[in-house]
Amino acid sequence: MHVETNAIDDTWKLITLKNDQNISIDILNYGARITNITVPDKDGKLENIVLSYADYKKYKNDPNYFGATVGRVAGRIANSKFELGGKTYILDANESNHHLHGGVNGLHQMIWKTQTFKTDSEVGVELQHNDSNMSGGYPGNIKITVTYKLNNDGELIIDYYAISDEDTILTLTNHSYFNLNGNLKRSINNHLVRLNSSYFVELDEELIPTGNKIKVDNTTFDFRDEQALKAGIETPQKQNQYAKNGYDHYFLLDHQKRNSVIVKEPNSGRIMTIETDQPGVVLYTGNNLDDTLELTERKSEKYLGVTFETQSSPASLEFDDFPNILLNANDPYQKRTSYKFSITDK
Ligand code: FUC
Repeated sequence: MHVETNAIDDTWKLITLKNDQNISIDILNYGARITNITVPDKDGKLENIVLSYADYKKYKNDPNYFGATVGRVAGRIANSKFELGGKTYILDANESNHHLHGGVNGLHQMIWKTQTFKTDSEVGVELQHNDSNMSGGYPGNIKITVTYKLNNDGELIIDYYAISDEDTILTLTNHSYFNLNGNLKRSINNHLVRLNSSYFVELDEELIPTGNKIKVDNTTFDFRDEQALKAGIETPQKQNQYAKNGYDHYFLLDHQKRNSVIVKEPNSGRIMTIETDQPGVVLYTGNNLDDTLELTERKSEKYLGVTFETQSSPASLEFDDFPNILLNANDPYQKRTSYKFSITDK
């Protein structure tokens, strides 16, 4: 196993984690982002399975949040305001009236401090950022640490830790777009996904949760037995059409810990198994990707990547029975999501 750091310029650097099976993961200190995950296919061919910009400078103004650590609150906060402890807080409105993914000064735009490490069983990097009181409109000075670890079981583990000096709201996620075909050969439409979720959250036309939890039974949202992502891409169902023909929805997880999401790509034989202690996951099928972006392997296009944003629900600010995002002063926030990369049996 191996970890190395390479400077991109005076302030940006790239950390590469590599295990004994030649799985390698690149992490950028700008936005604590994943910019490359190279894993073998069923024939041992090593290829990249995440979307990344060909030119690093493009991360500076990235409406797609490629690979980013997203926060302080991932997802949408309706009308860019919330109440806490009897006060109303106003956040940046960066998507019409609404607040999306931490706003204009979100964590995806920060330069994080880095510290690499290597033990007998893993290599990793700890990224640290102190976000000051009222940054983006959020209360509390908050210390945030995101740790990426890679082991010889083909597992990437992301640990999130935070502590605030005031009561605040927080839900962090990683916004990697996966494409298990390898080197972006094809769209994600034929990826098979199994997701342990009986309910998803209904959206309005502005992608704001209505407060209704809908049973997945007999809908394109039923992934309890695996189904291809194209189920929700090629359907006239209103909920998928609101999301620009695809998925951009929060699923409440039935089982919180084991194998929460399994993704398979039949041609390459690649499998990704996600486990999380978060209560839910946003499934987003890259519906907003257009064909103008220069990515590392090719030009972008709609449905070229899929995100699984494990997180709590910002809709809890308005609706009581949603997984909440409150973080009390001096209470540690600790969350883990892991991604295991494997291949189908031959
Ligand atoms: C996802 C979606 C959004 C948005 C963004 C880049 O999380 O919820 O609709 O386009 O990422």
